[in-house]
Amino acid sequence: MRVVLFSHESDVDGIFSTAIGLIRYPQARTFFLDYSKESFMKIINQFFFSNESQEKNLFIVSDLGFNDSLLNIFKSTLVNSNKTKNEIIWVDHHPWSKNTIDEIHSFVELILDDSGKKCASELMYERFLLDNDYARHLANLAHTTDFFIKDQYITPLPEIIRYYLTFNDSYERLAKLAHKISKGILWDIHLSEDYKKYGFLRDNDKKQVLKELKIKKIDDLTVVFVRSTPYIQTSLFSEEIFNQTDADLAIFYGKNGKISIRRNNDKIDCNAIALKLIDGGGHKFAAGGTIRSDPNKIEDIISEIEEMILKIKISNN
Ligand SMILES: [Mn+2]
Repeated sequence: MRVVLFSHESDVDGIFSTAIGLIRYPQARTFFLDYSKESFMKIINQFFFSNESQEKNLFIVSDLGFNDSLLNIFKSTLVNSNKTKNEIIWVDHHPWSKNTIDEIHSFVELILDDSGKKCASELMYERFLLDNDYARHLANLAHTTDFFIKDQYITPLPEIIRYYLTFNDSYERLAKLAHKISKGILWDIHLSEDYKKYGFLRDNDKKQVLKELKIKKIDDLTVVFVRSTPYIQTSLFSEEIFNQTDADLAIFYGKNGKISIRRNNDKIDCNAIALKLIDGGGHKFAAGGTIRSDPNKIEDIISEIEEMILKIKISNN
C-alpha cells in the first residue's frame, strides 16, 4: 500500500502528527503544508495522480483545516477517483463548516474535533495507534505544546522547527526530524548543534524587534504589533512580549504580509481575527493568515487589524 501523510509544517503538533503516522506507516511519503491555496492544491494533485498507480493508496491529512474556497475542485477530484483503491482519512482540530462536512463526508473519513481540547496529534494517536504507549506520549507532548500548558519538559523542538523552515531544503529537514521523532529521538547531538547556531540568529533578531514594538488600544484590548522574522518562534516570543508589555493580544507581521496572532487572555479568539484575513486559519489561542495592506506600512497594518477587531467586538455584543 502507498501511504501519503500531509501535515501542518509550522509547529510541533504538525510534525508530531506526522511522526505518529510514521510509527504506523514507516514507508509513508510526507508532505508539510501551510494554509495557502498552493498547499491545498498539492493535496488535490496527489489524489488526482494516484489514479495512475496500480497500488492501493492511503492518504492521511492531519492538523490542516479545509480551504472552503477549493471545495468544488476537491470534490470533483474525489468523484473521479477510484473509491475502492483510494482511501482518505482527514484528522483535524480546526473548525470546519457544516457544508464542507456534508459535501465530502461520503468520500473522506473525517476525524474532527472542535471541542478546542485536543490537538491533531492526539486524534492521530486515537485513530491509528490507540494503546501504543509511545504514540500516546508523543501525543501528550504535542498537547502540552499546543495548549501552552507547562506540565512537562519538552526539548526545544518548536524553535528547531522554526529554524528548519528558514532553509531551502526545509521539507527534507522536517521529514528527517519527523522520522527521528517517530523512532523516539527527541534530541541528539545534531539538534544540539543546530540549536546553538539558531540561538545566535534568534537573539540578534529579538533585540532589533523589541526596539520596534507598537502598542495600540483597540476597544477594550491592548494590542501589541511585533515585527516577525524567520528566526522568531511566535508562541515562545509572544510570552516574552506579554510579560514585558502586559498586552492582551499580539499581532506578528512579516515581510510577505503573513500575520500570526497570539493572545494573553480570553478577551478575544485569535481565529475570529484570522477568519477575516486571506487564507486565515487556526484556533482560539493561536491563528494566522495574510493581510491585504502593504506589509511594509505598519500604520496600514494597524488600521486593517483595528477595523477587524472592532467588527468582531460589535458582532459579539
Ligand atoms: Mn494543530
